[in-house]
Formats: sequence, structure tokens, C-alpha cells
Amino acid sequence: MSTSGLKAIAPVPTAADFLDIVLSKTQRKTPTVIHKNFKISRIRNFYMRKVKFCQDCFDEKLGAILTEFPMLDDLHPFLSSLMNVLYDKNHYKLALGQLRTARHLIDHVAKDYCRLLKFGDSLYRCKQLKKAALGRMATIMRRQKDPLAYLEQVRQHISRLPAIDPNTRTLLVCGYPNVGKSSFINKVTRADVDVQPYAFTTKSLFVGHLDYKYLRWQVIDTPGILDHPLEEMNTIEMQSITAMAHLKSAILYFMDLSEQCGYTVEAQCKLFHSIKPLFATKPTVLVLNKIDVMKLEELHPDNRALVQEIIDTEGVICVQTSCATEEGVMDLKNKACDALLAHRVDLKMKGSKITSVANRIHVAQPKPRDDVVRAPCIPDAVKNRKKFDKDDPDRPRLLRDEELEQGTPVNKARRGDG
Ligand SMILES: Nc1nc2c(ncn2[C@@H]2O[C@H](COP(=O)(O)OP(=O)(O)OP(=O)(O)O)[C@@H](O)[C@H]2O)c(=O)[nH]1
Ligand SMILES: [Mg+2]
Repeated sequence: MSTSGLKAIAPVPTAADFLDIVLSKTQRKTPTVIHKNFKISRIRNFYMRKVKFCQDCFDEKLGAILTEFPMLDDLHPFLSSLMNVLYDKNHYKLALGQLRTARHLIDHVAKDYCRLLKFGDSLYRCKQLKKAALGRMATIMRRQKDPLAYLEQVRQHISRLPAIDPNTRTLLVCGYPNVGKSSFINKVTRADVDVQPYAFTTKSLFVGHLDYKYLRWQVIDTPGILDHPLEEMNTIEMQSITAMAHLKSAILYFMDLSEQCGYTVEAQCKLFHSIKPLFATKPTVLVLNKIDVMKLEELHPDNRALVQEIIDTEGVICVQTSCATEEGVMDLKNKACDALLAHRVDLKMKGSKITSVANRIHVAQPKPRDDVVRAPCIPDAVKNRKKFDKDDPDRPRLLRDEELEQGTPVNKARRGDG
């Protein structure tokens, strides 16, 4: 199914369906024959059993929902942050909280009425008590209409989320709208993201995969973002920000120097500086796209200085590409992957794991124990050995020499069958 860490969730019924299911199950699965001449203890038990069974059903079904929907705090920071952006953390927690309360209330109703049923003195009284108990449980459940409907919407949306694995090697493609981000991911992966000549074509995260150095890489296409404060960003832009902030990845910041995208080079440079803090510790590639239209060298000097300033930033790699002619596209892929690999090795060298490995390695370095010179000893026989030289008259004769003189293979001649 979808995102690793977000497992498939069973459909959430509406409040009305929920009630129907539980009440009809109670009716089907509990005894139906009762008579007023039965012993009163039997009558009481008959109704108590119905109340208890009904409560168990509610408990089980609500419990299933509560365990299936993930607790945001247990998820990978990227996933919990993405869920917050898409579904609003407070709303989500509130909905689950309401169901938890409902389960609790239903439990209490059942307990209260079972206690009353113990003192029921006639079939009629007991039946009335059972009816009241089920009625009150139903009322509680009917009030869960909104949280149930909301959770069902969330569930459907989660099932359509792209399968992003927050723990694998990732290239994250970002930048202003309309600069060619989706065109790139379509070129290097088998993803088929919509490409259109207008801004905000991509409205959610997309994922594609590629192979490089026998490893599997995930490439994430993000919606374009504009340069404005975080508070003013909409849900579409916030998905990009979330990915940049929480995914360990290489950042591919796309720019369109031709300004065909509808945004100035200056604005695109400003956005880079604004969002830079989000990926300060990640390998960053500045991608100058659409070089079939405009190259860095052809740019107006003012703009060029702005771009150069980014290129000169420490740790930024610059690649010029064109998704139209495919020039530089593979180069970009390779450089980005290599940068991320190098970065991951760096991290491992700094991490705590390296010390536990280093502890098990001992490099011996011999120290001189006295001043005696211990020269290497080479036997005379070895020293006096002469290098084989074909033209040396004193060299040992070989079988091959005999062969050449006689004109027949020596072995055959000796055997006499030549
Ligand atoms: N000339 C030229 N046009 C390109 C190049 N790359 C992309 N385009 C065009 O630019 C337009 C936008 O491309 P997209 O890939 O949709 O851009 P995007 O960055 O994904 O845009 P959003 O999804 O809106 O953020 C399309 O019309 C592409 O054909 C390029 O290298 N050269
Ligand atoms: Mg796009």
C-alpha cells in the first residue's frame, strides 16, 4: 500500500451504518426466546447478556478504528508533519479523542444498566432497562457522526498518498513553480508527472525511482513554492516545505534563468536564500534549467552576480541542464547521487557507530627494540641469478631450441611417429 509507516486502514463506517451493524449483530448473536414464567434470574441474565454484548461490539469496533489510525507522535517526523499539513493535527487528535471518549461512555452505560438489571423484578422491567441501555449507547454513537466522517476522509486521502520512504536515499526536487521540476523527474525516473506550461501544475508530492551504482534511489517532485513567509504558505506549498525540512536528502534547487516560468531570476535567488536554513546541512545542487533558452554566461551581469553568489556558497554544486534537449540531465543525476553518497559516508564517520568499529581494529606499528642493523638477507643463489636473455650464448638450452633445429616437435620425433 502507500507510505511506509502509514499502513492500510479499513474503511470507517458512517455513524448510522455503525449503529446498524452493532445493533443487528447484537440481535443475531444473542438468544431471542424469553418467557415471563421463566425464573427471574434467567430473565435478568437474558437482558444483561444483550446489554453486555452490545457494549462489547461497540468496544471492539471503536477499538479497531483507534488502533488503526496512526498516533502522530509515533510516526517519522516527516509523516507526522505531512499529516499535520494535510489534515490538521488538532482536528485529527480531537476526532480520535472523541471516539475514545465515546467508547468510555458506552462502557459506563453498560455497567450502570447491568447493575440496575440485577434488581429488575419482572420481565417487563428488565426489558425496559435493556431498551434504555441500548438507546443511550445509540445516542452516544450518533453523536460521533462528524469525527467518523472526517476520519473516513482522512483514510481515503492517506491511501492515495505517494509511497515515500523517509529512510532511503532521496533526491528532493524543489524550486519556483513552472521551472521544470516535473520535467526532470519524468526524464530520470519512470514517474509520469503532469507537465504544463503554467504555474502550480504539481499540487502534491510525487515519487519516482531510479537506479544508480546498483542502489535504488527515490526522487521526490514537490509543488513549486513562492517566496513568502511560512504563515502565508498554503497547503500545497507546505508539503514541499515539510519534505525539505524532514527528509534526509540531496536538495536539487531548480532555477529558470530564461524567466519563461514567469518569475524573475532575482525572485528565484531570493527564495533560495529564504529556504536555505531548511537544508543547511544537506548536500545542495543548484540546477540552472532551460539552458536551451538561456545559459548562465548569457545572463545580464546583475542577475549573473546574484546566481554566482549562490554558486559560491559553501557546499553548493552547480549544474546546467535542459529538460528539453536532455543536455546535462544525466550529469545532474550522477552529481546529485554522488554528493548524497559522500554526505552519508561523512555522517557515518562522525556518528557513534564508527567508534564501535574502530575499537575492534588494531593497527600494529613495530618499534625498533635496539640499534642493531638488521639488513634484509638475500641468498647468493638468488642474487646471482641471471635474467633470461634469448641472445645470451651461455643461456641454458630449452626444448624449444631443439625443436627449432630439428623442424619437428621434439616429443613426436622421440616417439618416432612424426
Ligand atoms: N525550453 C525549455 N522548456 C522547459 C525545460 N524544462 C521544462 N520546460 C517547460 O517548462 C514548463 C514547466 O515545466 P514543469 O516540469 O511542469 O515545471 P514544474 O517546475 O514542475 O512546475 P510546477 O509543477 O507548476 O511547479 C513546461 O512547459 C515544460 O515544457 C527546458 O529545459 N527547456
Ligand atoms: Mg511540476
